[in-house]
Parts: sequence; C-alpha cells; structure tokens
Amino acid sequence: LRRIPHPPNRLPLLGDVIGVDRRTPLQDTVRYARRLGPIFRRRAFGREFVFTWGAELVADLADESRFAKHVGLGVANLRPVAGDGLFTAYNHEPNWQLAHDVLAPGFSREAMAGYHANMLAVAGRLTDHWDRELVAGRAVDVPGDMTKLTLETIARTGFGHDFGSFERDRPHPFVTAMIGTLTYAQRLNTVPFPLLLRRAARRNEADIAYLNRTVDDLVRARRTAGGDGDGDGGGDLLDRMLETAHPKTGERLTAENVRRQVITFLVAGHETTSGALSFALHYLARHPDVAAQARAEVDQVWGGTALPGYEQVAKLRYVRRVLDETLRLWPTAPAYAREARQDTVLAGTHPMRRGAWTLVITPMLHRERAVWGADAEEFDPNRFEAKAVRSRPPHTFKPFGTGARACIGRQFALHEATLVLGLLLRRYELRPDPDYRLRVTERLTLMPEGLRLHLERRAGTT
Ligand code: MNH
Repeated sequence: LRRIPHPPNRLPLLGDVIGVDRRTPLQDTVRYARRLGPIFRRRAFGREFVFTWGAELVADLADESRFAKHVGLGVANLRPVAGDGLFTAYNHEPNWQLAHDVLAPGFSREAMAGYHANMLAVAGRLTDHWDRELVAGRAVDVPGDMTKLTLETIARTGFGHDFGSFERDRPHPFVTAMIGTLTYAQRLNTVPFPLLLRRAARRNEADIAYLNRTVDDLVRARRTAGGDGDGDGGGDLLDRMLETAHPKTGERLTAENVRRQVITFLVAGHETTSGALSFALHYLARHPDVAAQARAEVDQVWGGTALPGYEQVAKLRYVRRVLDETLRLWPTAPAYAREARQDTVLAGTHPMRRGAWTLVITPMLHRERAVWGADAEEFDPNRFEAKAVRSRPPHTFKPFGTGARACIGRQFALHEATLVLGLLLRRYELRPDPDYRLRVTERLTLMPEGLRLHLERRAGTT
C-alpha cells in the first residue's frame, strides 16, 4: 500500500478531504486521478480507499478467476433499499444465482423483440410532449423528459405498469423517493458516522417505505390479475419473477425477494439510461456534423416506415456509436468495485490480500491517452468503428461493468436508447442554448444538470 500514491496535505483524523465537495465525489476523484496516476489511494475518516483506472490494472481486475464484484460504498449503502436484489446481492448469496437464472431469459433477443412495441409506444408519448413544447415555443427539459421516458419504458415493459409520468407536471413521487435514496446512499460515503445524518436518515426511511408500498401494490395487482394469463412465466419480467421456477432446482423467488428485484429493476432500469440519453442529446446538439450523419443514417435505414421494427434498430450502426462514445466520456454508472478472491498480486506489482478491494473509475479508464489518443477528451463516435475497436486492447471500455456481475440490462438499454435517438433525430433539429456549459450532477449515477434544448421540426416529417 505504501507504494501507492496519495494526495499531499493529509489532515490528521479527517484524511484527504481538502478541496472535496460532498455533492461531487466522482468528479473530485477524477481530479485526484489526473494528478496521482493509474492507481492511488485516499483516506477518509480513518479508512483507506484504493482507486484504479490504468488500462493494464483494470484488464487484470477483469480476471474472474482471481477477482469478483465487491459490494461496497455506494452499492453497499443501497442494501436497505434493494437487499439481496441482483445489483446489491453479495456473491455468496444464493438468491443472486437463482434470480440471475430466472431473469436472464427476460433479456434474450426474443424477449427484447417482445418489448419493442411497448418501447415505441412510450417513445410516442415523448414525441407528443415534445411536439407540444415546440408549438408553445418552449425549450425542452432533457434530463427530466428522458427520466419520464425511461421510467415509463421499464415500468411498462417489465411490469405492465403505467406511472403516468407524461401526464404530470412534476416527477412521479416514485422518482423523487428514488432520487432521495440514491443521494442518501452517496452522502453516507462522505460522513464519518451515519449519526450525523439523523434527519436525512429519517427522510430516507420514508423514501424506502414509499418505494416498498408502490412495489407491493404493483405486485398485488398482478397477483390478483393472475399473471399474464398463460401461467408459463414467459411474459414480462414480473411474470417471470412470479411464475418461473429455476430450470434445474425448481426453486422460486420469495415474495420479499420479488419486492427487492422489482425495486432494483425500476431504479437500475431507468436512471442510467436516462443519463446516457441526456448526455447523447447534449453532444448531438453540440456537434451538428455528427447529428447530420446520424440523421442521414436514420433516413436511409428507416426510410418512410412510420414505426421502425425491432430489426431496424440494430441497423443504426452510427447512432449506436454516438451512444458508445457518450458512455465513454460519461459512463452514467461511473465506477464498479472489484475484490480479490484470494491473496494475489495485481498486475504483477500490487499485492492484495483476499477480500481487499479497489474501485475502478471508468470515466478515467475511458480517457486514458495511451489507449484513446491525445484527443481522448474530445467527442468522436468514429472511435467505435469496427476497425478502431479491434485495434484497442480488451477491457478498455467498461460502461456496463465486467464479468458475471456485469449489467444484465445492457441490450435493453442500448435498444431503447438507439430507438429513441433514431426517432428524435428523424423528427427534430436540436438547437443548444449557447450559454449552457455542461455541469454534471451526481447521485451515484451521473446526469447533465439543467440541460435544455430548443427544437425545430424537420421539414417533411409528419
Ligand atoms: Mn445496469 C449492473 C451500468 C442499464 C439492470 N449496470 C450494472 C453495472 C453497471 C451498469 C456498471 C455493474 C455494477 C457493479 O459491478 O457493481 N446499466 C448500466 C448502464 C446502463 C444500465 C450504464 C444504461 C446505459 N441496467 C440497465 C438497465 C437495467 C439494468 C436498463 C434493467 C432493465 N444493471 C442492472 C442489474 C445489474 C446491473 C440488475 C446487476 C446485475 C448483477 O449483478 O447480476
């Protein structure tokens, strides 16, 4: 550990807290990373944290025989909300494998093709809303509207539920409660004793109770309705949770675990995709040449088809590169933790005891000049042309984490986001506010703060 650099000017007791802001822990960490290099440590309140982002180190951490997901910091702080749900489960908890095996078919190609019509219907609500804003001459609230879109998408495709987000002026209370618990989980990392947050802790209890109630109502409604009717558990995610037994063991998810999974999917299934879409729209508005190329692709691939089919989404190769490039610069779940399964030496240099862990900082991994070039800070979707991708070492692009515990919703998010960007590019020209400077808010996830865009209707679209 002594060989790993840390910031100068350590304070006794408090540690490395100079210049940090509790609202932006990730962006502070990135600033330290730039100064201290590919692996470094910080001390806070007597605890020492190791951060890693160098490509070689991260590639070694991807070795599943020696390392595994570590449930720590922000993820561990979400245990009171999501318990042993997929995202927050410890590796040794049997409910992880059970739920993973039961739910994985819900993310297969066939399942995704089945969600497509619902995704289109929700996207239609967004364009209806944007058409009205456009006629009224108002700029659109990008993160707000993307959050409505992605919440409705996961609720409807996964659980047959409608939050009515587009019919509300304010965010649905579910969203407010969710943001409350995410922000609280992040803040817990920045205080020495949770007791300091007594008031916030009570608020958090109330938020969790609200999330539980919402989900319990939703599950009860489905049980009363008797599933999707066919009893084979092949419908949506909730149907799988309630109706499917494990193919080998015959085990089923308990009612308490179903509650944890529903909360997990409602939260994990929309917050990060919303951020990804918002950052992508920011970059498209700022790079008219990229937007023009993406739009030309949409026109060519979709032609005059009013409603693109499932197969027509994956054909938007350039739009997909725009998303990849967006997630390179702003991976909206910006870190994941890895722990040693046994005593080992990281990249032949750093000894680690069994259970020792480090946090991988993906925004830094994704900007390493040795991998991405001197212009690593610039937005350029051509970095994701097939040839360029092949020429890069493996494990250098990790917006969805790594290994057995990587994101189960990756294809879901990419399909939804590509579809929506295609529909928006086809329908609107995006005009940025010239005074807007990208500011990023953090609540474990990342989101462009206060992003508004002006729209113009493209000629010839109905
Ligand atoms: Mn998602 C895990 C990023 C969309 C459901 N997700 C992860 C991890 C990252 C991640 C990173 C790994 C975290 C860790 O190692 O601790 N997820 C994203 C991003 C997007 C995203 C950047 C969108 C863009 N995720 C989605 C969607 C869903 C979803 C959509 C559901 C429909 N994610 C999950 C679940 C896990 C996860 C569930 C936990 C998987 C597991 O541990 O088995």
